Amino acid sequence: MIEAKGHAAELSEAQLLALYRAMVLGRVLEESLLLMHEEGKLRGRFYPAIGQEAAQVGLAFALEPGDVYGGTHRDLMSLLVRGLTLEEALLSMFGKAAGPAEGRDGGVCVGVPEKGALMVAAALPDAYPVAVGWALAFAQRAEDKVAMANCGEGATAAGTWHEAVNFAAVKQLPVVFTVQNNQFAYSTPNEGEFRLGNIADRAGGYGIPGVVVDGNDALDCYATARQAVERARSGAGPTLIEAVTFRQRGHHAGDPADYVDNKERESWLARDPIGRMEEFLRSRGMLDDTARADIGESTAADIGKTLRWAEQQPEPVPHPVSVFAVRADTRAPPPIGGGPRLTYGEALRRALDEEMGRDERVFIMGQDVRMGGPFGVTKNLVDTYGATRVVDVPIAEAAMVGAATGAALAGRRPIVEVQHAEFLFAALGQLIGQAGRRFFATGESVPLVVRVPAGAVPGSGPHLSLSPEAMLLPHPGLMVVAPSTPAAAKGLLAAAAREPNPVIVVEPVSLYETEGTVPEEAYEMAIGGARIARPGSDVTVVAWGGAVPFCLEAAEEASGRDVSVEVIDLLTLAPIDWGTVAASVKKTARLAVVDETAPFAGLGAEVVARVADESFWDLDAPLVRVVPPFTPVPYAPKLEQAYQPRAAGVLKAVLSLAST
Ligand SMILES: Cc1ncc(C[n+]2csc(CCOP(=O)(O)OP(=O)(O)O)c2C)c(N)n1
Repeated sequence: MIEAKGHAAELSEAQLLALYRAMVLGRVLEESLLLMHEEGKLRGRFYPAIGQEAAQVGLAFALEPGDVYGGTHRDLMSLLVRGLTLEEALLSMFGKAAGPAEGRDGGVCVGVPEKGALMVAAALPDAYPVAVGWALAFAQRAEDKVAMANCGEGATAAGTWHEAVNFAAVKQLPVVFTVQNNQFAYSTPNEGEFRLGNIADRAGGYGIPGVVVDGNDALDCYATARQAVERARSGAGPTLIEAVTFRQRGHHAGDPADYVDNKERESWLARDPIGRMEEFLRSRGMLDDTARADIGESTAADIGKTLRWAEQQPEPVPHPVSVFAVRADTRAPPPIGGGPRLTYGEALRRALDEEMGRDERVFIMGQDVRMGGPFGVTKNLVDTYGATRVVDVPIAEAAMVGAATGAALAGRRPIVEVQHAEFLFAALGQLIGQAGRRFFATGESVPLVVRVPAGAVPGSGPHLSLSPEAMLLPHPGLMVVAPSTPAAAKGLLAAAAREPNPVIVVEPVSLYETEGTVPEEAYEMAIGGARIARPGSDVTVVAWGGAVPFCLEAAEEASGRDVSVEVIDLLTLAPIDWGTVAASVKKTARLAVVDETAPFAGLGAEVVARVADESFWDLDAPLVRVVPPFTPVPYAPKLEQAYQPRAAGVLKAVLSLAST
């Protein structure tokens, strides 16, 4: 017989019955959804947790209002415990207009942030890094709140899982990591997923406690989670809980799960979590046959009624939507020139200093940022703002960007430094799937800045040469700026720090030591505006970032040969100021795009396509791209120099266009 141990022994009769009701609700709801799926009335994938009710309900039951829960594709029951209503869950399932995401997102990918239930996304382990970021925000604000992050045992093999757990352990954050080991990751059994005896053993690798609980015993799950929550709340750091349980149905609705051995299934069915909870309640005199039947019937009636209601709710009507939150405050126009001469790197540093001085929510996070980062941009800031706001983190780009997303959602204003664009790939899942899609999916604003040194680091050859534009620009919801001067570096980084959206600041390494005048006062430059870096009338050259200086050089050369070149410096790459490009092409009727980052399928190609689409009749000459060869950047100085088009390449293109 089950005994209520530890914290579970403190639960009142009302709480115990609430726990039981939540389990029954979960089971009846999911059985109904499976039936609807069979009848073809439910589109999209649905991942039943039938058999996991004790873990689904017991673990989440340990949280308090104000705590957050980051769940996974199978966690509908836990979300209901956190406060998602049956109505919201079903409107989401049917993708209805009145649903939490108004049909833009739906199915099991649902979150109700104001109730502390984070958005569920596809890439495993879903919300782990984001929940870690909430915990970081709780710790920075010295709030006694806790984040819980849950996933299946299969997801614990993912790199992001390890990054997130290590990050939280190193920082001793108030997180409880839970893993529901339901024996299978889709069709793969435990022995194909990990080699340890238990998932909880992984905790030892991170220096945090790991506990195995009977995942079919709701009270064991609750008691252990409650203890871990209290431990986290007291500042003692994370715990990993493995709830060992069994998924009684397929991986998703429609999966017959015939990869499960019948004997194994039967042995688990004999330990059904609802039956065990009933046994406990009966032994305490809290449940009899009549009460059990009443609860079952009233739950089924509620679900039936709500399902019928939800099915009949209006469908969303297609309409244009923005992927960006609108900034509420107004932006002062930037000052006109003047100021001391500063390097590009120092201008960035001043923007960081000013923004941190202005707004205590702003904090910097990255590898070695206390020391100044590899290019010295964050130098000495720790002396002024302390280690809580200049946060060194382990080498874990996915966890860092995911955690920054979580912290941003929690009301902080993170500015993350990735040491080079080469390392941004590791974080793309978080940047695109967690930060970029968030406003579209849930309407939540993500005020996140990611600073990325980009392009060839001299002498590094193929290995530190990437620019991130082509990997970032196709994804809606991300803003991208590429300042080309020290003044733009300060103004655009300041604007990024005040933006309610994720902004990636692309900082060409070739520009860090370049100098220019930078206004002394704090100011912003508008995100979304291009500038005419040099006016001209014969040929338009479109460039950005590190290409701008050599385009200006080429324009100067060309003017000596009676060719007047207009150089458009895009400054913002997402969203692009197409109006300025089109107006220039209308004037010059000739366009060369200089893309030193991607000779194939890059922004240069996009500019050409757009101008061909929209300004075709303004053109008097073919569209030209000036690009490097389609190889990585070579190492030897002579090869490296020959690789980039530089001023000579641009000049050649411009003169050829002018003579067309
Ligand atoms: C990074 C990633 N790879 C693959 C998938 C596809 N996928 C979705 S669920 C799943 C199995 C997950 O198993 P587990 O983590 O044990 O959770 P469970 O489904 O058993 O609850 C897989 C492979 C994914 N969502 N994310």
